[in-house]
Amino acid sequence: LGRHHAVRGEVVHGLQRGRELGFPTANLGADLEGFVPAEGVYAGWLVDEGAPGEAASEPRSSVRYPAAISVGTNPTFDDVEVRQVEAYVLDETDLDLYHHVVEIEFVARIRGMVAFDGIDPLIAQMTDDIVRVRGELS
Ligand code: FMN
Repeated sequence: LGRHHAVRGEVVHGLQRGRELGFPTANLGADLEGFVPAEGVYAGWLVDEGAPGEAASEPRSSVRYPAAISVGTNPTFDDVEVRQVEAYVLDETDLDLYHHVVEIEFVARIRGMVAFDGIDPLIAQMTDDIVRVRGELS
């Protein structure tokens, strides 16, 4: 189609578990623009468009970050009912994107969602996902 599929929305507070896992994610609010792709893990980009409501006349520079994206209900845990779109920005642990409008671009599908038996296998898999994401984006 000439460009990557994307969704756009506001970053909201998730369950804050990502930080514990070592991969903090920006969670998109449920009220987003665009079609959410099938559940799974993707390589892509997070484009930070800044806080909403900034005067349109002000020059607004968006920043583009490489990201590992997760779409699903995080089946390893049983506390999420709705499908989440979350993005871990590679190598960033202190990025504060709360309430920013971001576009999530999907470049390549890495795998399907898995319900892991505990957090250690999930962390091991995510570590491997990041390697594959880097490969897809380089
Ligand atoms: N959650 C799963 O239950 N199974 C998965 O296979 C899975 N893969 C993921 C892969 C990547 C690259 C990322 C960034 C997340 C993945 N997740 C998966 C989602 C994590 O469970 C979720 O990011 C974490 O629980 C933090 O959630 P929170 O932002 O609501 O705190």
